[in-house]
Amino acid sequence: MRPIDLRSDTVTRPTPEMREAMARAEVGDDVYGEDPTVNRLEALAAERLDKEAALFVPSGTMGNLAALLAHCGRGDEAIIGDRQHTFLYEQGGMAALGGIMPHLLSNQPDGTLRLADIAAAVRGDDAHFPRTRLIALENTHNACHGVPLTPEYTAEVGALARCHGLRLHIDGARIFNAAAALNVDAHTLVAPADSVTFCLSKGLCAPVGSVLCGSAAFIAEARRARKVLGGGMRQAGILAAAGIVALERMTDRLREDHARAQMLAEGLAAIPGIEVAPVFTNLVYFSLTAEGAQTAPEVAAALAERGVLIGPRDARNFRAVTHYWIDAAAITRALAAMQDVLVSA
Ligand code: TLP
Repeated sequence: MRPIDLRSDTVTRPTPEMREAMARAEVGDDVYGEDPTVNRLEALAAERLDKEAALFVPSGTMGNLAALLAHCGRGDEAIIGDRQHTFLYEQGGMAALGGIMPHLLSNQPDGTLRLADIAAAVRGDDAHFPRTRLIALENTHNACHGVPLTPEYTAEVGALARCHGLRLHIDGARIFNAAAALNVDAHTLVAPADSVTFCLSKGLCAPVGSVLCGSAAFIAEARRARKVLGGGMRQAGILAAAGIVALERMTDRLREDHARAQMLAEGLAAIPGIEVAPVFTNLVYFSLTAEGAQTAPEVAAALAERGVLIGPRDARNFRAVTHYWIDAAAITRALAAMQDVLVSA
């Protein structure tokens, strides 16, 4: 039997409808702008997020980096939270490849950056200072338990950015999860932003790809950045075809993943020795209480033997992620395995 894989929503395999669309996809050379399926995906993405233009990229990491390279020059500064994916898990690409300096602020538990902290971080016009160019947010906020940022908060940051002549980028890898959780259209969540990256390859189930959206001039610049990063893909319509199905068919069902995450959280909370953090979307963060003898990697190994994959984050903490391929029966089996490992062992 296939394992119940709760390590991430990145493990999602394409749906049968996606495979069919991929097999039938019309293709051309996308570096020449001639792949009709990529062009269709980009137009659809721009329309869904109410931006002028869009760019298909191989990954969220590249989408964020291409955005930062398009917004900032070498030596410029980007204001970013200390728990954001771009700071923690993208190898410092902004600094390594872009010469962009991160100006780190503390992410609050609700995933926000305090407005006063942002305002205080903006540099004045002085030859001693780097130039502040950009504010970067993340929605949903992965490391802050998958919490969605509200349109009201984002509007406030957007206003602050405009007031200081700064750009606003949103890492919206899971923006459609945020939209589902808040019951709003995704475009209202990104309206104040100059650019947004979202992932097709996570909860939306496409095998590969993300889309970066923004103004036509910004996307032209980001297209250059994608090329120098090695992300100019040729007959990429094969992949974009799955992305179109992802956007047309998979966004409205994300609420089901959120309901399964709640179900998992409630079941875990009832098992002695487990503490569960609040759940907002499809990410369930939980920890082993201090009394237990087993470490998180030991528990994860015992679960894997029982056909359940969950990522330990350190000695005590885990993250479990629900997605299209996790149904209620899978949650029930995962909970039974956890009970077996922690209580019956
Ligand atoms: N996140 C992955 C891992 O890299 C941690 C995961 O399993 O959650 N932004 C956010 C908020 C993300 O969560 C991720 C991936 C990315 C960007 C990067 O996307 P990819 O993996 O397509 O480069």
